[in-house]
Amino acid sequence: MTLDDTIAAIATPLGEGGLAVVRISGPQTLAVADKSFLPVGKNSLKPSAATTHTIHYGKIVRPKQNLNSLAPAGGEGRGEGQIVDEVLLAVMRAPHTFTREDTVEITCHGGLLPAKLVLDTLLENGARLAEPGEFTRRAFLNGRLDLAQAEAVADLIHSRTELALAAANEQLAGKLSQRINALRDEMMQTLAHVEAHIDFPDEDISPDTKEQLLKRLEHGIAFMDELLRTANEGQILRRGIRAAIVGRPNAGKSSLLNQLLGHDRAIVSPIPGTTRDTIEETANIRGLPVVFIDTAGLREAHDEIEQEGVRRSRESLARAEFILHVLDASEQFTPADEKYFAEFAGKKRILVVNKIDLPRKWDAEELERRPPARHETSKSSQQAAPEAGVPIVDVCCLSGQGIEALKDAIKELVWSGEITAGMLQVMINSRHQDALNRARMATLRTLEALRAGATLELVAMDLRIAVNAVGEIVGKTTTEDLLDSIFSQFCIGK
Ligand SMILES: Nc1nc2c(ncn2[C@@H]2O[C@H](COP(=O)(O)OP(=O)(O)O)[C@@H](O)[C@H]2O)c(=O)[nH]1
Ligand SMILES: [Mg+2]
Repeated sequence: MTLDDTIAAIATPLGEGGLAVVRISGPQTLAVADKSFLPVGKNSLKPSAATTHTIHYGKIVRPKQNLNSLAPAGGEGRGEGQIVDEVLLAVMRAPHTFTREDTVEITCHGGLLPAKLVLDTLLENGARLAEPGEFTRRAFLNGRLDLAQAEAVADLIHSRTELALAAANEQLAGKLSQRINALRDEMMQTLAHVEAHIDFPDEDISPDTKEQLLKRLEHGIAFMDELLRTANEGQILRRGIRAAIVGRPNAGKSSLLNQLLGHDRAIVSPIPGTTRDTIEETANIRGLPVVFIDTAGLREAHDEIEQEGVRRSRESLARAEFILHVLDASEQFTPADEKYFAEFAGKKRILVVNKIDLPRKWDAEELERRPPARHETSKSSQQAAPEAGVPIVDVCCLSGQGIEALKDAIKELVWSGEITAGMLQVMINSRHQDALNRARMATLRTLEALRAGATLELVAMDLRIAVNAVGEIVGKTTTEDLLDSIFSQFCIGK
């Protein structure tokens, strides 16, 4: 990884579209663009002659020597080579660019081939194909973004609801970084204080000063705890939360999935066992991305295809964070229902009572009165009624009645309390969580050592570990491995 070379990549998704964008960044950007671009019209300039943040119309022309197989015999046009595409070229000079390097963005015709040929031309003229996330990595290395902000770029691209997008935008704006930097500064001050006393061993830390240092460390831990509490919600916004829809055949699982998605995705039919494969789709539930999984039955397997369906259902089920258990109000409970009750007692779940448009065979009280079920894996039967505290929502999947209430219940189940604008400002991810946990442990050790009157070297050592861990979040302390693992999750061209 070096910043000396010039990188290029297609920045738009591969596939057919109206337009595609190819970008170049690095010290040779303007030279590479000069070789590849033929300005057309009196307002267009060669990239190296253009002022920053201007757009130029022209053609991408591929060098002649690469055209041996393509050029018609004797017909060399104006002698420049093959015209690849008609484009708009934007020149953005360092340092006011995303990467803080000279950058050129070429907007060409959409479709795989025009963008690929434009890219090939740039590569033939001295650029190197960018690695995934390399533009953003350069933005980080050149100080345009810190690491938490760089991660927010990926979050932004991947966000599936407006709420997730809002959180990513706050992080990109540096809201999390500001707090992390403030925390780190405070810890550095404490560290400097401790180290000063190591250098002058004759001077003991006065009781007053020690008290102050302890207070600061405690304050730091309280602050880390506050951030750590956002990890769960942060995870939900970034990765979504998985919910498996279970219930006996014909209860209305596929109908429920379609209602929650707002469009027909799964095949609904009165023939039990219609859904043979697991279907996964993301829906926006009160701003939260929820991945719903319509399980093909969990037990009934008459042939090989159904066996495979059951295996996949089991697999998705194991990864689900909560369960929607669908019951048919128009039919008595069957042994199959009982098995589901037993299997999911103790799991985070909602009981969805479907088909309330039909005459009811049982009411909600019956659910609450049910005898304690035995969880399949638990040794003794549980004392409390299994359905106590489990939300029960009545719905009709034909008309959509009750679906909004179900969405509220889902939001309640996975996200405690209101979603406030303030919360969105700091939504840590799992990497931040890991770093904060390490910082917290080290700070606790520092606190104990200081309280117990341990040698100041020992105190300083743990505090330094804590400072470094906090620094990892914004990238003040990093390793190549850490950067590789973060930026490899980006797409090429970002
Ligand atoms: N009357 C009534 N029928 C429903 C309702 N929900 C689903 N059904 C019907 O029940 C049958 C089974 O539905 P489906 O969603 O395929 O169930 P699955 O096997 O659990 O996926 C279909 O004929 C649906 O039209 C409902 O709320 N009311
Ligand atoms: Mg189905």
